[in-house]
Amino acid sequence: MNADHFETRAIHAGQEPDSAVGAVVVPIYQTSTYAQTDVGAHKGYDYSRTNNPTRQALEVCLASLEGAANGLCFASGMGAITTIMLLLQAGDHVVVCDDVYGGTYRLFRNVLENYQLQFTFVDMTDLNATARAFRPNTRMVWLETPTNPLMKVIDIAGVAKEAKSAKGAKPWVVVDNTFASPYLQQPLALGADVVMHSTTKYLGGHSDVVGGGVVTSDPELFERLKFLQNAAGAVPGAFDCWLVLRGVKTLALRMERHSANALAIARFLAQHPAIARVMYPGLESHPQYEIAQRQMRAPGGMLSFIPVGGVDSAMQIARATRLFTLGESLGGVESLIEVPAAMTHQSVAGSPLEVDPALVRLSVGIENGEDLIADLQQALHVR
Ligand code: P1T
Repeated sequence: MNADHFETRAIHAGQEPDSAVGAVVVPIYQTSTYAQTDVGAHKGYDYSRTNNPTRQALEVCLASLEGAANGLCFASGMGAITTIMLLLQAGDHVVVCDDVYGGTYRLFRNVLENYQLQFTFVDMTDLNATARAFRPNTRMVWLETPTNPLMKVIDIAGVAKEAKSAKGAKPWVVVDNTFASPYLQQPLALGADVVMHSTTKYLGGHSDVVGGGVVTSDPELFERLKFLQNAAGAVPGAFDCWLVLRGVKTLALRMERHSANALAIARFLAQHPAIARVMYPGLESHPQYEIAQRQMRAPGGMLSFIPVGGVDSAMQIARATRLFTLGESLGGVESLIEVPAAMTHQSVAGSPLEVDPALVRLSVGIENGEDLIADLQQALHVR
């Protein structure tokens, strides 16, 4: 199946017609357990925490889309992250990019540091600074790109090269590919060891499911992660997997439209007198524009901006949009607006990762682009 193009794999990988009745769409195997023909004799499924046919279809599809050998699905993006972190042992050190989803920061700082894991946050757009952060006990490099919510673009191949040339044990490079989706960016091909997703976002694509995914082509890492998936048990239900599978079929079409709409909005905001700064990898003014052009198929549907009027204007704009719904999350067909410092990134308040309270984040949907710009235009004029 991997020989086919992305759009074809999104619809067919792991999704052959059902052998029992010929169902074209993967059925929802809503079962916790499976009849055994003899003690310990079964058809590869004994208990749905360990394996489930609907989940497996999604795992195969996700792996295919990321160009990976294997995939695993989880009950949420955070469930996926937690399971990846269980690869580590007390005393291990992790180098993390200095702009991540607030929940990721909260897990690392407020939970996993209690288990003697060490975290260093570094600006990974600076490869020298990244290399300097490595210690003899560094076992993992964790990065998002584009980052949430500052839209920094990190050179995945550059970071992977630094990790591979680290002295001693080579740290695993893990990329949270949620903002880009596998359609726009393929971290394994750039040297990453593990890719994770909040499938809640672009993969699901319709704001109707919470889920997570992990892929890798390293057989040893896969075996350990598969063991941990079952041992820790943060698995998704069959219906949730089915929803993500349905979403994935249109991922390529959606990402093209998300990107086209976001680019038009970024250009509109960049020339608007009420806007001080726009952060979008598709603008030539973006500090890592060249890397984004090289590393991503298109710049994606996420963008952030800071209004001239500061935090008061940010709040006014977030309250005034009509098509952009005020809410957390991202990656759905409908446009969302939020103020990260007060919403998704509250947990970084008071830390070096603190987000400007005037920053506004948009998840640009696939509505008509002109309608979205008109909505922002009217919101920017509300006083
Ligand atoms: O929400 P969940 O499915 O558990 O995924 C967590 C997560 C992981 N990684 C990134 C880059 C994310 O953006 C998220 C979730 N983010 C939001 C809910 C948000 O609004 O930013």
